[in-house]
Amino acid sequence: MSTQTLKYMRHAKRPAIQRHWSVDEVEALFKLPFADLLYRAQQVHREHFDPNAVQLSTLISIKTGGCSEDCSYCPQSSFHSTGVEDKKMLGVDAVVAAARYAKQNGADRFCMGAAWREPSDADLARVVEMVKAVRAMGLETCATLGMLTDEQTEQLRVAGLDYYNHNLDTSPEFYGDIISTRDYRDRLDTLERVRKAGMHVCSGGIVGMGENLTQRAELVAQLANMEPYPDSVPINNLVKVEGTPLAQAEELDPLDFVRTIAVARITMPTARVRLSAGRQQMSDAVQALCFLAGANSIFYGDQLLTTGNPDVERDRKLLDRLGMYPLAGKH
Ligand code: SAM
Ligand code: DTB
Ligand code: SF4
Repeated sequence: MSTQTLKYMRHAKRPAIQRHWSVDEVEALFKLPFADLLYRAQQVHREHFDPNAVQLSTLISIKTGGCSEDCSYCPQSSFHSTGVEDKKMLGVDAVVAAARYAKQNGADRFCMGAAWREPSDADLARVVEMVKAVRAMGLETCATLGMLTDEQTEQLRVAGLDYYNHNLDTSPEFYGDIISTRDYRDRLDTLERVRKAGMHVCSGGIVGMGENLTQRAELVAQLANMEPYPDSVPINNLVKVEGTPLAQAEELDPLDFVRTIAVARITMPTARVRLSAGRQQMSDAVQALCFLAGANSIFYGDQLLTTGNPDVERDRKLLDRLGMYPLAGKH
């Protein structure tokens, strides 16, 4: 392997092992025989984590629909007719009640999502109240609200927000085919703000949008080469929603999804790699392969933002069958 510049970076819980990855190197990982790829991913995973513990994040949509961005995959964009209505922002009490329920079910992190290009200052003031209240319940907090200014980032930090989610979504090259209302640089700038403010970065992407293998490798290289790479890396399988431009996208080979998880694990050894959207459409066997490939986090709860997720009962059974346990119960 080239560029053996292994160095230890600061990390909240453990040192992140960081090196530079060229796109060719990442693509070569994708092309390994499946068994070799999974073996490497498992080695890396077991070096840094208990392979049987899974981190559980519950999502809530605090502001649904009517978004001014044109993301081709998203049911909440006002550019697409998907039947998702433009709703008012939830109140703090409703969010606190949902967080309490998530905690009772065993979640350790609560992620508040909003269909915004960026929050207004008035919106942000309410999010700040939500963050404070959820954190006071002993849950880790995460928010995904779109682009942030320096001042807004600081307000979230002061409120005690633990993670900010902002996905790169795809490779820089393919990005323009998917979104036209903001550019890649905007995304990187927001992530940089969040990181500088001292919050944990949660950033990943979507596969199965028609990107080619090199573009998929480029997405992973972009994430892995951030200094430091994100603490949390959601890997979403496109949920094809009727009315979005990607509704008829070609189905991704499930083994290629598993490969993406494995490559993320190898290139970002100490990150939480989250098996994210798309689980409802995935067999238990493919999900089990994702855990073998190094996924150690899921979205947990019956809903993602506007689409479904496996219900809590199905997930409990799956984790049980695999001898896996929620992180919250272990630490
Ligand atoms: N509006 C904010 C933003 O875009 O950053 C936050 C919410 S947005 C819905 C969060 C992420 O959800 C997107 O970046 C994308 O990765 C993911 N997402 C949205 N629609 C999806 C879909 N149909 N399938 C898979 N992931 C999706
Ligand atoms: C992420 O990477 N995936 C989540 C969360 N971060 C906000 C969202 C998935 C949304 C799937 C489509 C929907 O339910 O609207
Ligand atoms: Fe809006 Fe986020 Fe959906 Fe894009 S992904 S349309 S920014 S809610």
